[in-house]
Amino acid sequence: MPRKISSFILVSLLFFSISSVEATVTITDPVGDLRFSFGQGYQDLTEYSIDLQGDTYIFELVLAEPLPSPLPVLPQTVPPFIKQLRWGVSINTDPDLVIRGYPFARGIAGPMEYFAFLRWDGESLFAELINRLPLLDGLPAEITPINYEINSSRDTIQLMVDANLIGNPSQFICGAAAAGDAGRQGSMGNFLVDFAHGAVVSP
Ligand SMILES: [Ca+2]
Ligand SMILES: [Ca+2]
Repeated sequence: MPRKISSFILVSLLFFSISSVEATVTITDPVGDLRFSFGQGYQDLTEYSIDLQGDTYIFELVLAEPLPSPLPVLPQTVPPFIKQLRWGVSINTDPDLVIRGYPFARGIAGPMEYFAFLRWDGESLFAELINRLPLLDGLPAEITPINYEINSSRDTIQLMVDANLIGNPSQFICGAAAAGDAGRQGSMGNFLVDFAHGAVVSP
């Protein structure tokens, strides 16, 4: 009897480990489709993908050119106004819900409940998850540091997001973008330099 129980547990573990890594979605995006002439190759998305490994979503962004090393001095001299660079994904877990505010300027609405960004503010490079749901109650958006990785050739960014942080959705719509900001995040002056079309993710 103990042997049978062990076999059952083993089969169950195998089943669950297989079913938990099935959500891989890849979206390609053209090279050279930047929306602003001042955009750089490292702001040109060529592909992004979403993969669920265990309880962690891995959002991977592939760029047409490597991230410079060191990263650009900001504000950039050409154009003279970019004070922050961002690469990341939007996550829309509730199609019926539209939220106003951060990281958009006050009063500006968007359908996404979460954003995951890699940000370069001219001094530090860091990644964060923005939970916009508290805005519905008049509270500030909740910002949580997340892990990120940049590959050795510096043309691929990975953002790691615990599924719990986005409410373990059964389905969501994801989009990817590279942007520059003329002011602080949450103010006007957001330049969406490139974006890739959305993907439906059903983990
Ligand atoms: Ca592109
Ligand atoms: Ca929504």
